[in-house]
Amino acid sequence: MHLIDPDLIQEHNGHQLQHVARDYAHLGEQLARRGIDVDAVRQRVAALGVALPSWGVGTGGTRFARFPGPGEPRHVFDKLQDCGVIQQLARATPTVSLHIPWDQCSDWSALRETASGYGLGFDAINSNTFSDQRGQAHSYKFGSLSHSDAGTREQAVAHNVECIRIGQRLGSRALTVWVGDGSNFPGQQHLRRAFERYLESARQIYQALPDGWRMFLEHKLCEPAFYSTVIQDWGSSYLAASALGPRAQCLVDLGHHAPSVNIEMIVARLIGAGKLAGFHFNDSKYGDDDLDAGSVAPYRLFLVFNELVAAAHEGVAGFAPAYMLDQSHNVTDPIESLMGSAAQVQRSYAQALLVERDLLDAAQDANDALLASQTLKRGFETDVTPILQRLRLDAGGAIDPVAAYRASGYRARVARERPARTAGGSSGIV
Ligand code: RM4
Ligand code: MN
Ligand code: MN
Repeated sequence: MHLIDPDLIQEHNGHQLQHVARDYAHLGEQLARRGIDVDAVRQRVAALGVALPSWGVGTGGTRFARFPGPGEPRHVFDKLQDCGVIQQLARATPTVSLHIPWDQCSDWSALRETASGYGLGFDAINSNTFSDQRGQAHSYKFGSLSHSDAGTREQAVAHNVECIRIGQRLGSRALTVWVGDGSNFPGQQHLRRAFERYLESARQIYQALPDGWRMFLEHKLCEPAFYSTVIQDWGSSYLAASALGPRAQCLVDLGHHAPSVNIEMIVARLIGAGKLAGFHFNDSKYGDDDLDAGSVAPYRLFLVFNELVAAAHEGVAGFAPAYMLDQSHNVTDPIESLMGSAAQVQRSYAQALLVERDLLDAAQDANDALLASQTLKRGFETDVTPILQRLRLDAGGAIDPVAAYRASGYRARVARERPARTAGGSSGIV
């Protein structure tokens, strides 16, 4: 089912076909000089899929306010439709990651069918025990899986099990658990006991995992708890995942670290330990800013992909990370931002694929720091745009997705169908 008229895409592409062909051929020539086959790189990038966050297609907000945009999705079906547009134009996002109970639905099979009509499947399903839902018996104000009260913990466990059941109906294969549990004051919480309680609850969720499922533990430095967070860093996440068992792994959200933390090194450690679940890609300057991937620090994203490509190149056993976006949009059209982020993820991957691994290994072994860093950077400094354009073109997408999207008038069209949301209030997005 086409959400954007294919003729419009074709017409839009028609203007640029020749340029893309020439640019691609030229890049192919340059890469051949380095012994790299441009078509092989393109095929590998084409095989990379990154999941869209269902919560990302609405306008987010800051802690202070939310400024809705026109045509915001009213419900999960609208969200899927917007995701379908992103996939149709940018061809990099074949799956969606749902967030329960933000995504409500009375007929999950119908949702699955609608998704497949847009060419979409479902990636990891996310639970939410960081905000209270209407009518729930116990409040998460002081935590969920690690709460001091057993009834609250039970409720949080039951919610996660329910998410697994929903995910099963959608074809998901993983549950992502991020909790806002922690404390705001020194002394508020017994730090060790809170972690023990978390583990005890997480164990019950782990036991409910169906065959073939994984449990992704997502750490976060702070927020909404500002003094201590129960799963604060990759160390706590790793301890928890190890205690739970082989199907529990650590998810790295790029925005969940202190500003100067070396994220690629964390990635390398987790790969080495067989505990890398996957990613929530986004970018940030100060904290969990949820900015578009690569918008602030594209080199950092490249360095993360360098670790991933190296692991695949070296055949690390069991290496199968899940790639997802997790971002929030305050000043852009979410569809445009998500298409941009997906392309940025592809770009970083392509650049990392260009790193000449043998030369890098040799320079590292010889302790030639300068040559090693130059070899690594050569990948990053290569403009791989023609590869990305070609693979979108080959897959029936748009050479320039944002331009095609703007020309399609999709946002204005849905703005007529979807009533405007009222501004104000805080976002609830953290
Ligand atoms: C959190 C975390 C989770 C996401 C929520 C919306 O900070 O990143 O992954 O589900 O935000
Ligand atoms: Mn996240
Ligand atoms: Mn976050």
